[in-house]
Amino acid sequence: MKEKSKKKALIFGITGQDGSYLADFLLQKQYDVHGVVRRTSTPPHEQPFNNIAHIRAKITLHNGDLDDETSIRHIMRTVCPDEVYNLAAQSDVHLSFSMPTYTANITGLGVVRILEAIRDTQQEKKKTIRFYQASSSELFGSSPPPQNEKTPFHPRSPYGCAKAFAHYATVNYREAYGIFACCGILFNHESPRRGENFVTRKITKGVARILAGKEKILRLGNLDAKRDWGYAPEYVEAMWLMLQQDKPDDFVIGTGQTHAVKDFLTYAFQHAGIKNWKKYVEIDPANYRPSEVRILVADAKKAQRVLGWKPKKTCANIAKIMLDADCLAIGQGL
Ligand code: G4F
Repeated sequence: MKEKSKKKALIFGITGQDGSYLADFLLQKQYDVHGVVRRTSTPPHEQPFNNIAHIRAKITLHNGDLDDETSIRHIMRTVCPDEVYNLAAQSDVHLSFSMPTYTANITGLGVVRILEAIRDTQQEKKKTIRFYQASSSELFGSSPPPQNEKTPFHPRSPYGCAKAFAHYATVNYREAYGIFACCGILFNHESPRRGENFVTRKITKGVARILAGKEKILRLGNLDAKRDWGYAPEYVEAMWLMLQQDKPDDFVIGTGQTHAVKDFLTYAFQHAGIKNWKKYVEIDPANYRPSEVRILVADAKKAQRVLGWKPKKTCANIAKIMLDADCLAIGQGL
């Protein structure tokens, strides 16, 4: 009997936190995993790509850029995947205030470039390509919590505005051209692979450095902002589940629990055996944003009902996992 061929997935943003966890997950499911990496002055074979170093030999990387329609079309046609995941973006909310047009181009328009490439490749190869778009809880901005699929969007940053455009473009391509396209409206999700520009990782790395005597102070911004923090490896399964349904749809993914930045600080410092974190933290106004999202809390009942997806780790669990990983890395001289 002929062996069933492997499913092929193409991941934009494979070197990031979510892309790398998704690649791990899909490899376990026996997918043929392809990823898109951006050109830099260091050639791909010399780049460390830390998050995917452990699976580098098992995946295929392609040079491309969300800014470059030609490379996206070329990769789409060459790989001709069953599933495409767009986890690439200029994803730093604070930075989006100083780079609004770049953010709109990559985070917003980039998605239309992928959708157009999917449309053309589907037609040419007579094959259905399923598409996952990483929408964000930043879409909700100042809409009161808890936020679900029916909550109106009110973005509070150029990043949120670009994500709103990308979200509506994805829904429109589904309605206009029948593309199997899903948006996962993911609330904040963290892990040891989180970039150091995001507050949770900045905190755990900072605490690890303080413990190791390499730093005395951690400089932060608004400690009162509240976020619904989940565990990234659990969230990539939700992305995959969306693309395995009979019908494409959009889903909110989050824990339903919210914590202030100062709660995360408390968890991290407590795990380090330090009761009074105030001695080690300074407020630096440079970390404040021109407009802030005050509170996010997911109502993910639809995902639980339709996808059977449920979060497991708590915010305190996550702070502990991240701090342990940062302490270990510092012990190894990283
Ligand atoms: O960790 P953050 O930078 O994440 P933010 O802005 O919530 O966005 C993240 O989650 C979104 C999902 O909702 C993603 F779409 C997005 O791409 C990104 O992954 O900031 C969290 C909170 C903010 O309120 C910020 O003002 O922490 C506050 N904060 C306080 N001090 C700080 C700092 N944030 C950063 N990055 N650095 C600080 O020093």
